[in-house]
Amino acid sequence: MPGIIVVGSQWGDEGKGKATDQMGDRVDFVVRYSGGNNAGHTLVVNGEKYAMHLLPSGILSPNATPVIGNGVVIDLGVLFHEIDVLTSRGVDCSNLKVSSNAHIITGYHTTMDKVTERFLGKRKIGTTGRGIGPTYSDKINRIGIRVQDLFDEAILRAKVEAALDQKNQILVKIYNRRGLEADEIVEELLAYADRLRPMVTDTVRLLNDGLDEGKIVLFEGAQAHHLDVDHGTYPYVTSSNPTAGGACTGTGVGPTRIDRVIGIAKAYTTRVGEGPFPTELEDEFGERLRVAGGEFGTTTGRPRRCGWFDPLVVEAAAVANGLTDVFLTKLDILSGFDTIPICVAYDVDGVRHDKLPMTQHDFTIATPIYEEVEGWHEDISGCREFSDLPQTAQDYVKRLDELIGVRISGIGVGPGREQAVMIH
Ligand code: 2SA
Ligand code: GDP
Ligand code: MG
Repeated sequence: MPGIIVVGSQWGDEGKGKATDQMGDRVDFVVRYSGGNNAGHTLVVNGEKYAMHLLPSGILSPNATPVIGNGVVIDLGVLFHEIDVLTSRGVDCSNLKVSSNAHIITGYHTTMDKVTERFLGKRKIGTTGRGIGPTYSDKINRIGIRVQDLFDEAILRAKVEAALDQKNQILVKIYNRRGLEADEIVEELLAYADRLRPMVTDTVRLLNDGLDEGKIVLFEGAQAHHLDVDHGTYPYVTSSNPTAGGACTGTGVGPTRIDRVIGIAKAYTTRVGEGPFPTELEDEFGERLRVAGGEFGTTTGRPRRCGWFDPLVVEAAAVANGLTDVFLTKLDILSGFDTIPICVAYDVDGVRHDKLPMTQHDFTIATPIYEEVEGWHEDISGCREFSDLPQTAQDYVKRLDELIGVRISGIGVGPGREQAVMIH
């Protein structure tokens, strides 16, 4: 019966991969429902580090079936590279299931992504350059290539030619670039078809049948609430719905089957790419968080922007995702600060806002109003019970709990699978 969604409640990189992996041995399916290989989920298992981009983190749990749902966009070169690397490290990837309706990222999508960003200059979004936006835009424009198209060469060719008619006009006339050849793209895609075929499954039926049989399905979010194309800081967002609703459309599992939505929140805030970020620290504290937290993009290696915890950001995510509980990660990184500021409201043009303002303009000019709490200096990475944490760390967590308005049910105290404190 239970469907559990793991969703990012800030701007991504909260530790969704680790949280998913931690639940891996208690679930039957782990399914990715949105995004593509723009995601970077880092896991540390028995001291070994793994970086997942397209594969669900559940691939490391032998009893969970990993699934790529229809809402995901797939770069096949990346998919097979990831499978090959994991296989060479002894991870069994043979049980991977892929939706026939998932869309394919082609060479022209990555080219369009990079060229568009370059063209935008100062107005760029700061994308990962993985072709995500152009692939989703083709999907919505009804000219996308789907997994199932790879198994009918005539359809594939017709679709690639139609898409390129449009792309080449833009590339040649607007960006003054060389047009792309349909033949090359078709051949490249067809070369993957045989290897892909056995993985392709009616994932909608697979997951719903599983739920009927009492199996547990974990929906692994990528990116986060504030990067959602509908709910995020538009236009500085990704082009999909990483929010909990996206788990339903991105897999074909109805909302009545979801029992729990766990919001993952970092004990401070980070963001990579452009866009507003009220509690950002452009000083030595920001640098300290970046270095201590290893805040560099898992996919692109870009330094992540860092700032203090912003409960207004997480509270907004709690509301729109129907969070049942929050898992607070990286509390260990905050050890060593004498005091820790927590943003309790914004000042927007002299007006106090206790909740996220409605408009992007107000959010962009919002300045945080902080309260300061006492920090702690102990290394907490070995704590396993809430009562093991220093009193000031316990107070910090309780204060965040109050401000977010959702119960914090677990705390991350290190990157390892076992480094967590569960609160009962
Ligand atoms: P895109 O490539 O079109 O999805 O970019 C649009 C915006 O979404 C942001 N985005 C991300 N933000 C945080 N983490 C992401 N994954 C990687 C990671 C990022 C990396 O785990 O570190 O390695 O740089 C991710 N993916 C997309 C992106 O920065 C844009 O703001
Ligand atoms: P995701 O995209 O949400 O899965 O997050 P990323 O993997 O991009 O970034 C989170 C980083 O923090 C990874 O390097 C994790 O190994 C690491 N991490 C996750 N939880 C914790 C934690 O509680 N403490 C520490 N120190 N690191 C953590
Ligand atoms: Mg990440």
